[in-house]
Amino acid sequence: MLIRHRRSWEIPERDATPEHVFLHRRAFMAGSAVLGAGALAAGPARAFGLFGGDAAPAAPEAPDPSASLYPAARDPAYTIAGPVTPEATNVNYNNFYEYGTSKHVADAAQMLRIRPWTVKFTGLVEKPQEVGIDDLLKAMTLEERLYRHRCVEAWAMQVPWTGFPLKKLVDFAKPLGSAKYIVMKTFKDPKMAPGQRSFILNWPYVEGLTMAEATNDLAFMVTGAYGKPLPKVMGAPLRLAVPWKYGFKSVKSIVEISFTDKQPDTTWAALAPDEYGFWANVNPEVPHPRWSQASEEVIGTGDRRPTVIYNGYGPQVASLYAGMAKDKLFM
Ligand SMILES: Nc1nc2c(c(=O)[nH]1)N[C@H]1C(S)=C(S)[C@@H](COP(=O)(O)O)O[C@H]1N2
Ligand SMILES: [Mo]
Repeated sequence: MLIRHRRSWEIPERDATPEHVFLHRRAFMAGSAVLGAGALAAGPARAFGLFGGDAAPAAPEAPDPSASLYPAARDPAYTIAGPVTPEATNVNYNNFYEYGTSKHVADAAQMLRIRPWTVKFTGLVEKPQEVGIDDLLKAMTLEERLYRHRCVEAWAMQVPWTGFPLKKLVDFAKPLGSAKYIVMKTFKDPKMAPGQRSFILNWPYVEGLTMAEATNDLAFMVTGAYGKPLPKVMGAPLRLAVPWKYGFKSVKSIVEISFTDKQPDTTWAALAPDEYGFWANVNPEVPHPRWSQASEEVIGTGDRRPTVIYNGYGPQVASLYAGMAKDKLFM
């Protein structure tokens, strides 16, 4: 059957939110009773109702022990055309399914406990190790970079991330020469992530890159944004930013980094292989099966601009994919 690809601006928002489509199907099947009109109208706080409803009020937290590391000096080599997305806009439009599939999960994400926080290094490494996030931060030099950020749902932002090159973390981990891929995992703890009480995704969230991608200068480990420690809703205390790829590659709240010689089963690619691939490089000419990728909405401005191949980072990354024209590089 022939499917007409409508232009993305003709598509109602609900059709252009792939992650939502899966959740809503599952949530309705699992327990449509809790999705009464009242619960929906009550807004994000009530979203917990979807997942079981026993969200305890968060205990007061000590100030973030890494706060004095911010703001870090901006690296002028990584800049953008056009204004940065305002912080208030950014934290009100996120994807963090551990806290529900709404875009408004900043309040819900306050349940995330980010200290103590340990990152494990496993798999094909010289020696497995575990490091506390504050020791890791001490071992790294932080810098700020302005990056474009493009979700597969055809929206975009421009974000001042703080962090360090993923390459530095790879050096720290000391992978064996046999390692071909790096794999990063989010925490799994349904007590502090109500979304994980439902099978929205196959928890924990997992993403991966080839070693060549991971050691490209652009691949960035993010620990802060807007000159401060990373807001929880953006994936504190450690998340990835690979700005030439769709946002789902940029895994949040990482607790484990491993190295393997086989392409890993990553969360979205395993759930819906016809819609989301391992490579997920941005390309305006390759539509998602359900919508166009030709243009993108700039969140907060209402502007729609043309999508750019590799999200504008082709000069830095196109060579990574030389000779791979047969692979599904752009989904
Ligand atoms: N653990 C985890 N990581 C995640 C997600 C998620 O739901 N859980 N969503 C992904 C998607 S689809 C996008 S677009 C980005 C969103 O990052 P932002 O909220 O900082 O814009 O995070 C990615 N990383
Ligand atoms: Mo996304």
